[in-house]
Amino acid sequence: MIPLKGGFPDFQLRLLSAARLLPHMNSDLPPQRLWQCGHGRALDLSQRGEIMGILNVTPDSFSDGGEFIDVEAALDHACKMLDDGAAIIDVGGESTRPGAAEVSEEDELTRVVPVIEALHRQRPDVLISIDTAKARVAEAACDAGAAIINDVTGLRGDPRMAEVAAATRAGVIIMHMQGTPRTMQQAPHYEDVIAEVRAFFETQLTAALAAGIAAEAIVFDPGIGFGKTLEHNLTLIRHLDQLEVAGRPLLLGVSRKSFIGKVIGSDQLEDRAWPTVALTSFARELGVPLHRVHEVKPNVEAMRMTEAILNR
Ligand code: YH5
Repeated sequence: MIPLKGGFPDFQLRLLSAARLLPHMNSDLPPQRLWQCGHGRALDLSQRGEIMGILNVTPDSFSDGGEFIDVEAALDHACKMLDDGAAIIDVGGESTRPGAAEVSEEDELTRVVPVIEALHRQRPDVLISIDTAKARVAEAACDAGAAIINDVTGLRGDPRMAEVAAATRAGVIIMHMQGTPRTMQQAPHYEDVIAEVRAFFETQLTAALAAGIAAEAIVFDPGIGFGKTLEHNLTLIRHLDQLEVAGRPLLLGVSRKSFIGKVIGSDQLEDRAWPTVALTSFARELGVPLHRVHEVKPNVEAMRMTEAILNR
């Protein structure tokens, strides 16, 4: 056993670098709990997990009445989520809901950059992530203050994304998706959903390292609802403890997703908040430290409560 309690981050990082060279990646090393993000920032997940608050800056969320974004209103919502205990604000200008229309690079930039600039100016300590599949948007977002790239294509969409992630030294969320946002829910199929999601993480880790991204910058996400049936989503959540690859932390996004509506028998979004808390609590118990949610306060409190039990 390697004595890692109390935290020797440099030692842990060196261990992981050495483990990169091993054929069976650090299978007997303790879980890695430091997430390196851009602008020299790092998130310590060894003692507690963190909540990422969702800030959708699309005309149907924070519009000025037309197609432009009301930056002040978006900023107010971000500040409310921070007051409620969010550690990360995830800014997204493209709807990745199943079947949603694609947004042009120009439109996405016009939506997200002013909000990121304003948030970064007002709260420079806050970790901002950019939810985008476009390398140019990620690059501009990092220039404006974002420290994390949240790419729902898991670095497979834009050929320049890995290069941008390496150059900015941003934290990178590699999410699994079967198909594309437009087609993914048509007929999702897996022989073994756990094995296939794990294999995807391993393949993308290798690609990321080859592009010059540090292993310590990576977080994996099984992509709940992205090319998955209700059964696939439930199987992944049931076995979250089997999804760890290279000791990297997991992030989970279940908030308000339609599989919840299927389980509880309601298509009302407001009925999905408490089942979301049940899911984040369950996932925290299985070791997942990062959760992307709409309702920050109840999820922060549920996580602290679960951790009080786990850290006995
Ligand atoms: C995610 O899981 N999800 S966008 C449909 C809904 C509700 C919510 C009403 N970006 C994830 O949140 N990034 C999105 O039905 C994400 N992980 C990461 N890393 C989809 C979304 C949603 C879709």
